[in-house]
Amino acid sequence: MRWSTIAVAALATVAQAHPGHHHPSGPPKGPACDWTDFWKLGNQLSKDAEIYLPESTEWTSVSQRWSNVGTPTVNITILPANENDVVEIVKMAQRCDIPFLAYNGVHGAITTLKDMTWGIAINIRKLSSVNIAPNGQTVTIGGGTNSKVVIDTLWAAGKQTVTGTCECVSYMGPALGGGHGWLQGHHGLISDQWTSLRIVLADGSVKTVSPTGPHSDLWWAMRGAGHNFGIVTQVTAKIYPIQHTNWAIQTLMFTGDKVQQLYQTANDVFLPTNGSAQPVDIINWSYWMNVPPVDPTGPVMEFYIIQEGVTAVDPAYVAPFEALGPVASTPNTGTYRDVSAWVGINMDGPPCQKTGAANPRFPVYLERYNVTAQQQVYDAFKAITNSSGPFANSLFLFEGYSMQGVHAQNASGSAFAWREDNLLTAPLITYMPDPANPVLHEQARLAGDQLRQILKGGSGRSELHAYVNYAYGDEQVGDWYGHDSWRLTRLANLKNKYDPEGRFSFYAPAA
Ligand SMILES: Cc1cc2nc3c(=O)[nH]c(=O)nc-3n(C[C@H](O)[C@H](O)[C@H](O)COP(=O)(O)OP(=O)(O)OC[C@H]3O[C@@H](n4cnc5c(N)ncnc54)[C@H](O)[C@@H]3O)c2cc1C
Ligand SMILES: *[C@@H]1O[C@H](CO)[C@@H](O)[C@H](O)[C@H]1NC(C)=O
Ligand SMILES: *[C@@H]1O[C@H](CO)[C@@H](O)[C@H](O)[C@H]1NC(C)=O
Ligand SMILES: *[C@@H]1O[C@H](CO)[C@@H](O)[C@H](O)[C@H]1NC(C)=O
Ligand SMILES: *[C@@H]1O[C@H](CO)[C@@H](O)[C@H](O)[C@H]1NC(C)=O
Ligand SMILES: *[C@@H]1O[C@H](CO)[C@@H](O)[C@H](O)[C@H]1NC(C)=O
Ligand SMILES: CC(=O)N[C@H]1CO[C@H](CO)[C@@H](O)[C@@H]1O
Repeated sequence: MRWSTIAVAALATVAQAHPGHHHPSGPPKGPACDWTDFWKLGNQLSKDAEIYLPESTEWTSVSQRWSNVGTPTVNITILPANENDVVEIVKMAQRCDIPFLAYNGVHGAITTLKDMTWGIAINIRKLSSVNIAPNGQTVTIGGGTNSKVVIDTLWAAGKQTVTGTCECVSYMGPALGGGHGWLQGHHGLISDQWTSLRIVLADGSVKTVSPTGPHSDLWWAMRGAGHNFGIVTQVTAKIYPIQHTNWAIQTLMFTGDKVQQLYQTANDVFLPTNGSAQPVDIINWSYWMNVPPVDPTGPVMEFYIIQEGVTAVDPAYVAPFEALGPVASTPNTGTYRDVSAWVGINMDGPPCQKTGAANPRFPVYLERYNVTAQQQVYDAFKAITNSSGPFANSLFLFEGYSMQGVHAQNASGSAFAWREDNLLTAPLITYMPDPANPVLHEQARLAGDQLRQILKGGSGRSELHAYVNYAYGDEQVGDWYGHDSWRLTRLANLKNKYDPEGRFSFYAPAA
């Protein structure tokens, strides 16, 4: 166990001044604790565990987050180095009634996190491991492993599995909410690959959870509402031989006057009206953003067509879009490991940098594009992101993954409720928080919500379908986990059974 030098001195002062039994939202439940409890904890942790306080020079690197609106407040950051360390930390926090939260890739941006007003950050990035089973059928992944580490380790062994697309996000974070990735068209969501997992519950007990066995009820909930029940220390997931090494992309850039033609064509090419699904080897995304040198009058639309198993995207897909007159149409070719960089979400890409910006998203799932609504939302996005306002660097995301593997799974078999939706859309309202201008957060919320309401209106649905991992935080529970009453009842019952005191209720609480 390593105490940072400054922590030794600082801990005594901080912990003495604020004994751990101050719970803001209720009476203390455990015996009184003071800083000596942290010393005792320190002695129980393994030699590679680390503890930091805000005074530590390392504090920023162990506690800084990607998005800076609705962030949790923590007073101490502990890095467990193995599963038993997690157990000891959770038991101590439980006994002393101190709030705690798992910090992983720190890209979680939901504003419910602000309900954590003090406590312990359990930064699990040392629980990083990727072990392929001798039979080559499964991999066991540590709860704090980064997504790119999983991709690269499997790749070196000629294997792959479904992971998130962004290189700087953890493997686990996306998966707990279902988990979208490039390979989902073949195999389903990230969490659809799991065969079992290990979890530390609020009472510090460790459980193995799988489709059969004593905790099979929790298995259903972990795959879609998994932030709610404990700290996952490892999962075992199915892996596959690499099917296609080579991938290609065509990036077409359009000016805003083409919005209706573009999305009419997208519907026609990728989702014909007879209901056939988008081809399994194709992924199409688009981003809207301001690129003043290309068009100073409004956001441009960058349209990506990604195809696997080819060195160039099939002209049959590209030609209808080129016929619309893009300002640029650029091919690129490489391997599976290049795809994230092509869409700007690799380690060097803008979303992987921690700049201090607030990055709330306002997601809405759709079945297909409504061309009228696309025009309306473009006009609104253009107004909101004008260059004289604070939101000029915002991005609108339209993610069209292939869906066959997701549809192939039992729709009621997990807590992920949105298998029938084809498109994941969300404005990402990026801005620099300004302490002198606190209304900025509210302006951003109103702007983001206005945009998603337009898309929801165009869908003809009265209910919002929101991906929990993109959620802003002001949605209803059913907007995250499904509106069917059986889903909400089932989740509430499991929450009551496995986390009755609501210790794991800072990220999109299910009850
Ligand atoms: C640039 C970018 C790209 C993204 N790409 C994708 C994508 O391709 N597919 C996709 O599905 N989503 C994607 N997302 C959304 C992503 O799923 C969420 O942002 C997710 O919360 C990030 O996880 P994290 O570990 O980085 O964040 P964190 O903030 O560290 O974790 C989020 C929450 O998850 C919980 N948690 C994390 N690890 C554990 C654990 N081991 N056990 C228990 N609870 C845990 C905690 O409650 C924590 O507050 C992306 C987000 C960004 C910003
Ligand atoms: C936790 O940190 C916050 C912010 O720095 C501070 O306001 C609060 O007093 C601290 N609480 C405890 C119990 O140390
Ligand atoms: C309907 O879908 C099939 C694929 O399932 C496709 O081959 C066919 O061309 C489509 N027909 C129309 C009219 O879009
Ligand atoms: C520019 O954007 C800001 C923030 O969204 C908004 O308040 C303002 O009305 C916009 N101005 C114009 C001319 O659209
Ligand atoms: C789908 O999942 C539900 C809920 O777990 C289960 O009751 C049902 O039997 C499953 N159906 C199939 C076809 O596997
Ligand atoms: C498309 O969106 C518009 C605007 O919200 C709406 O009036 C129309 O009914 C929608 N069309 C369909 C087919 O849902
Ligand atoms: C831009 C875009 O996302 N186009 C298509 C992507 O795939 C979905 C799902 O098949 C289609 O509905 C979109 O039109």
